[in-house]
Amino acid sequence: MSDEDEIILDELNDEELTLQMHDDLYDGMKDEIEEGVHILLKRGWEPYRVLTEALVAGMTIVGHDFRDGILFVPEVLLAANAMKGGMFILKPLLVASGAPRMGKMVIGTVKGDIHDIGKNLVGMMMEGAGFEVVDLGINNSVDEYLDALKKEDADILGMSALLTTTMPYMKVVIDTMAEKGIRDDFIILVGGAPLNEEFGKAIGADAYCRDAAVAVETAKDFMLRKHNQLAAG
Ligand code: B1M
Repeated sequence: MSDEDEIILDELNDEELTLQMHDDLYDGMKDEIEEGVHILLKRGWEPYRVLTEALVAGMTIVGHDFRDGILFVPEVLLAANAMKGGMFILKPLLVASGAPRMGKMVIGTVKGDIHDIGKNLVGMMMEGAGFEVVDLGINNSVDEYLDALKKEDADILGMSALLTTTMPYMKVVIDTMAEKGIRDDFIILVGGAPLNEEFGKAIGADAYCRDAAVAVETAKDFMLRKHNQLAAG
């Protein structure tokens, strides 16, 4: 492309810019994604709107083409890297809501699984809603989850899985907690693209969360019930 053809992001209207950001995410263009995020924020967009309409919607397109064999792992890694660049700018804005402390959550992606974008998003949104979040990262074994729950004196365990081959590991974690007699000491929330409500119930989780916003609402709801139970008891 010649200099004359170069797209000036700031000259695009909101709709054009959002579509351009979907393209830039698809092409793994981190600098452009970061610039686009700054422009939308400067135009008065709420951070959550930038996240969902510009970044998550763009990643959904990447996901479809990955599924259909049009994109491959290296391209998707670049897209993920660009997405993380945008999320890094949004994180302090999503977190700085000054919400009162709601409870503590340990969250991590399960063993064998390295997908972390959705899990990171959930962590950010939970922090924004006033939860303290301890992020264990990816590829977590039962012991890693259990050690962290104990060490952190957490209220909630959040597990993420993006692969049909790794999601059964969530049951291994919950069964181990049941064997050790600590299952009911924690609220267990699970999420990730291949899961559904039925799966959440079948493995004995307290709830399946479709997305980060649902995770926040569900966590708040369970914490309220926990406080009410404590007050009643
Ligand atoms: Co992967 N991958 N990937 N991948 N990847 C998927 C998941 C896949 C669906 C793509 C496809 O074929 N359409 C497919 C899984 C198929 C299946 O199992 N049914 C797949 C595959 C096959 C693979 C590999 C096996 C590919 C290979 O090597 N041949 C490999 C596996 C590696 C491993 O983990 N062992 C692999 C690798 C990768 C990359 C490394 C290239 C990269 C990950 C980079 C990273 O995360 N740092 C990657 C990506 C980016 C994807 C897609 C394209 C996008 C995932 C994503 O970030 N979505 C994905 C396609 C898709 O999901 N449609 C795909 C955006 C994110 C915001 O959404 O993660 O769903 P999501 O999170 C949401 C909700 O699910 C929920 O809230 C989030 C925010 O709203 N949520 C929770 C998630 N976790 C939660 C936890 C909670 C609550 C809610 O706890 C309380």
